[in-house]
Amino acid sequence: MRKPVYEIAAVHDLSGYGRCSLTVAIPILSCMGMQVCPLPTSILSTHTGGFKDYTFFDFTDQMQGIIDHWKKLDINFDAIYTGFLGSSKQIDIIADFIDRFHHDSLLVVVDPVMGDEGELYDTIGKPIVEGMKKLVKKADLITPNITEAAILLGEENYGSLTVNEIKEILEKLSDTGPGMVVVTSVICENEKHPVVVAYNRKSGRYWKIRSDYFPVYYPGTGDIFSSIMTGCILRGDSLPVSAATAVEFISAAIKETYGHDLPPRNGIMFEKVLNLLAGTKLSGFLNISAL
Ligand code: PXL
Repeated sequence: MRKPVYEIAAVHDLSGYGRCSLTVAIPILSCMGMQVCPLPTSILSTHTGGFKDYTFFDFTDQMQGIIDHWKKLDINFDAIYTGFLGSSKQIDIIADFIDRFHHDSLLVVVDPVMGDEGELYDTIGKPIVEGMKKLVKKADLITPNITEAAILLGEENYGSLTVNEIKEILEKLSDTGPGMVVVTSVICENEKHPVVVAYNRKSGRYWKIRSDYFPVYYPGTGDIFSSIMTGCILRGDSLPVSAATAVEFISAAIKETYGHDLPPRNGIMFEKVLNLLAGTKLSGFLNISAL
């Protein structure tokens, strides 16, 4: 029987300030009616994009114990959703976690968080990059931005791309394992602003999703995107509907944020529009059992 609430193991960092990773995945997926079970990879005072002197606590040594306890409890996750990792050692731990909790309908989403705008994030070195190339093989869905797509394929940063070049990149990424690939921040010839592109290997179809453009960079937006993708795919939405939902939501959240004079490193004020993700399915009912 289908569960009343899907259970998602979310393998990301916990950054205290600056909206990203677990502090966006938990509210977003909860709002979509799903239970998020965090497996922290690291604990930071802030994210690493634009804050100086942040603290970083590598959580690797705790992860196996948490997974073993979950296994002992016989928890049956509906999805395992991974993002920012704290060390390359975590790759083997997570790969083994996916194998041990595998079942036919398990959805594995890997957001290969490594960098953006042509640069690696502060804490990401070659061992994590090489490990991430292994981890994506185990995924059903990956959600890199275009910088991460180039890193995964061992290519230089991409500039403006033709539709055929984009299709080739999506297919190459899918050839590494995942049947569904969604790439964000793609510069496509003949498009005024960056687009999101998606590929579903099973149907052989490709999709392009345009979005509103704002000339500012907000860290954590990719984590919001991937969290919504995870929730939508898990509940049975199509790949293009999932990507379009994520794009629309982010656009609404940026509109809320853009007019305020706040540092972009604080991220987008998605809290103001979370209601867009919540289904209102309340209706009155009566308990007539005892009548
Ligand atoms: O949003 C990606 C991300 C996640 N986690 C941490 C980060 C970043 C990007 O800067 O620093 C800790």
